Amino acid sequence: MSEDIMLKMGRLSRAPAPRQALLRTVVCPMSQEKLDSGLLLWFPSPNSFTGEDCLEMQVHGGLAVVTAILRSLNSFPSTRHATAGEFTKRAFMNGKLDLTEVEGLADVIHAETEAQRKQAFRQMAGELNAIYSSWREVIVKCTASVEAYIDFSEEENIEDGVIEEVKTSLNQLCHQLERHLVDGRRGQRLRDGVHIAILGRPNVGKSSLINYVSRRPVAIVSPIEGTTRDSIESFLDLNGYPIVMADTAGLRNTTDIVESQGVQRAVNRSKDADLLVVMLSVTDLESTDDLEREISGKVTLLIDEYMEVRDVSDKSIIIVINKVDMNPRINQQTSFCFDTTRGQITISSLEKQSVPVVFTSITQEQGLDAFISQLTGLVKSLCADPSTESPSFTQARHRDHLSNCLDSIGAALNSIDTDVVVTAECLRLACVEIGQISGKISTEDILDVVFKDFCIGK
Ligand SMILES: Nc1nc2c(ncn2[C@@H]2O[C@H](COP(=O)(O)OP(=O)(O)OP(=O)(O)O)[C@@H](O)[C@H]2O)c(=O)[nH]1
Ligand SMILES: [Mg+2]
Repeated sequence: MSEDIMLKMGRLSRAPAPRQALLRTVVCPMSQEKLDSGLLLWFPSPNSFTGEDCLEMQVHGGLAVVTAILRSLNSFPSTRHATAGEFTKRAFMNGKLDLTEVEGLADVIHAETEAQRKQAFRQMAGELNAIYSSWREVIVKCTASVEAYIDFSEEENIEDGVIEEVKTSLNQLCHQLERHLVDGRRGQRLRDGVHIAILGRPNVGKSSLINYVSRRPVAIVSPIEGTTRDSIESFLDLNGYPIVMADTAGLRNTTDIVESQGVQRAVNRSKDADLLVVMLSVTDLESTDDLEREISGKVTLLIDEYMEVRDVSDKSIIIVINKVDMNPRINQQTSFCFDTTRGQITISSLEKQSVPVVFTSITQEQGLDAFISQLTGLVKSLCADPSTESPSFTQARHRDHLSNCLDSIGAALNSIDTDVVVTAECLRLACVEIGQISGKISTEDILDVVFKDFCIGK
């Protein structure tokens, strides 16, 4: 069909050389009226994005030109507008892309930061697919061995040690899957943004901080305690890494209904965050003799008062002591780290962490470079490094299939010494799960989820 369109609208007697730009006058096939002058690119099957015959017309983008060309295209009986993502869906159906590459392509289109673009590009280029395909092959091989063992073991013409080999392969695969699952949260964070919550008592400068980092006044700043009531989000590019920073209501006990809802929202937001910026003001520090102990005590108290230990157990924390301009003695301080292994911060779940402390004056623009550099370090450590690390999964969909696959392999290993028929069934399930990630095994539901974010024309 596209060849016919090309010949008629480009007034050609035969198809031009594939994949070479050809300057032609584009005409209406009915009236022969000249519509525009533009480039025709002919991609005969299978060497096109979709794998089907494809014609690309590069014409002037004005509304009248495009409308005239679309009207002419409509005069061919079997043409219609593509639906959103239809080109990519056809590419997938024709085996040009697997689902992880499709998702990578969507992420490349939507990438907002440099690190996101790198990660998406690697996924689009098939790196994740390569890993899952190799794992799937291991499962398929093990399934075949187990089935052969079931069919032939009684005749004893099967090699010794088959089951031992299967066990070794499956144990290795479990180990790889477990590691990949642990790392995977980092890939997801890079795709979706690291969630950061700023929390602290009223008036310490939380809104001032989000405004500084965002470089625009996203939140109202005022000397009145309890100015911020709602959580206010700002999506930002922090040195190439995506962050979603939330300013929150100051934590205090209050009888004001609206403010207490704000406090509850601040707590919820903090529970959901990957990273907490705990902010204090020097005006809240009573003595400067044992500053470290006082800061540690205040932070511990604040978190203990509003959250459970388990709420902070998986979070990174950075402490900001603001308004140092109001106490010249503290002003001399430079940043340091609490080593929680030495019990300087007594939140038991932070045992293995080092918590950086930075001193700032937002109004005087002091210490803010140190804050940004500490924050960037933590954000980077929470994300996958798309330049060096092996690719992480990027979607909850991947995680679900991977953990189901891991469960099935675990069940296969548990049954292998007692009932190999069960083992074979578990391995078949594991294979289905991992096959669903790449779309080797797909359902309309999965396809709908994957293609829903595409735009028309891709
Ligand atoms: N001296 C001094 N004042 C500051 C500094 N940072 C912020 N402020 C002032 O402190 C007051 C409170 O700042 P906000 O940013 O609104 O504080 P907040 O923590 O968001 O307060 P709530 O929304 O009430 O919880 C404002 O008047 C700011 O101008 C600083 O580094 N030094
Ligand atoms: Mg505020």
